[in-house]
Amino acid sequence: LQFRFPQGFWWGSATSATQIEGAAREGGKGLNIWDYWYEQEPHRFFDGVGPDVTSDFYHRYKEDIQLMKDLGHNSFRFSISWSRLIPDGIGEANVEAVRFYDNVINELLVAGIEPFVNLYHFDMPLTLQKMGGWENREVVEAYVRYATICFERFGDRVKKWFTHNEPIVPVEGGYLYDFHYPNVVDFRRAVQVAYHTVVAHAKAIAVFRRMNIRDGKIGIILNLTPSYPRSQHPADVKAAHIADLFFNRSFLDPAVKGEYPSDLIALLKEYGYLPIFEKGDLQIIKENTVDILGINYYQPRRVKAKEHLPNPYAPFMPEWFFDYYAMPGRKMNSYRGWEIYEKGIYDILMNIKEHYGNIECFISENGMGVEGEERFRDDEGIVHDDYRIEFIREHLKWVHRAIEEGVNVKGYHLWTFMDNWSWTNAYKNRYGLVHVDLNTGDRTVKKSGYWFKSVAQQNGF
Ligand code: BGP
Repeated sequence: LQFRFPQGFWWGSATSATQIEGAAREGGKGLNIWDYWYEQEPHRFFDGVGPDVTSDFYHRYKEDIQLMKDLGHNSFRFSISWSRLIPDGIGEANVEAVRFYDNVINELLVAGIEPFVNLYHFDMPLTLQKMGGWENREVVEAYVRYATICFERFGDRVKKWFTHNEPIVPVEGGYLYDFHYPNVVDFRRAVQVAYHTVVAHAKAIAVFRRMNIRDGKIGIILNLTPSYPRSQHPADVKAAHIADLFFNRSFLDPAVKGEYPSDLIALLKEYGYLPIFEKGDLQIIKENTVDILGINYYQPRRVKAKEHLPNPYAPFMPEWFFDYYAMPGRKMNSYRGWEIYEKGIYDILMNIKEHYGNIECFISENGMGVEGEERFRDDEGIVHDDYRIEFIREHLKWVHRAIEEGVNVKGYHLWTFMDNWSWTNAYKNRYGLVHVDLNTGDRTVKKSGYWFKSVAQQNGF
């Protein structure tokens, strides 16, 4: 083996409840914002496909977990659907949901697959969104109660917990750029949402610590998109720095260091956008930092200094401080329209080592979405996704190098196990190691699935 990984390295994949479970109106589940938005505006969803059925994991979890085992997984991340567990967001736990997640967890453990459980993956219960979602402080308390119920019910078997997946995304999607419900554009509300998400996260960790879950660790999963300046000109460097503050450090610093970057606070203050906060919040954030950090990486952010002053009458946006640019000659995933820059994964990891105390971390998502992947299927239905194998391999080489240079990185989870439903893109971009036939629900392992299995089993390649 040319690239050997440390013993006990976590090999697996990641997913989320709304994207795989289906059964959106079964088993006593309440509606969440995705069920609702689809009902209201189905035209927003690619091919008119909503979250009601998706990959039907709710009914097929047994065969799926068996397949994970066959493909060499020793760990798997999924999320609990808040609106399945607590249909109205605040009331009693739904027994059918408890049974379902119990079954999934037990099935994983029997298969020798460690469950990594995430509490919140973009799926606000509708009743709570109607109260203002993350803008409302009461929702913070409802989340803490939900987290407590999860720790109580499943903490005897689940030892790896995560408070949120990519918490910046609902801020961007729901409050700045119109791709999640409630699709408003309002920087002030965006800041409040981001801030309350952090408070909820820290309070959930406080509960977790008090419960003293044996061998339990708790963390957060962040999409740390490195910001690269166009040049070393100070104006470009500053632009990249501000983008980094808004999109990465707004969550990374409070989660790992227990405090917000002072220059982010200064900037928000200068423009009059500090969130409403309560006395004691900052202390709670300070005292409740994470044990472990999950890192999602897909593509870099390339920025340059603004060429024109922002229109002072236009709504305040992060883009007041930088412009995007497309680096000439960059490598693209032409099937998804995203840049591929493998070294980015190494840069993130080195940054965590150098500036964040080399905290225990793992790659919690990385993967390649491909539009129109059906065309790469052979007569037996196997997708020949050599591009995905190359994508994973090239990223893993950089992860390996980071390990050699002392980064405390414990695993690699691919996005994702089987093709799943993605937010408004539905099944447009396929990411799985396993192909899902949308008519029959049949699962067929792709070429990358067999390759991933050999990597996991040999602990390297
Ligand atoms: C991440 C999310 C996932 C997943 C993935 C792929 O941001 O955590 O939920 O969807 O991106 O992105 P997309 O499906 O939009 O191509």
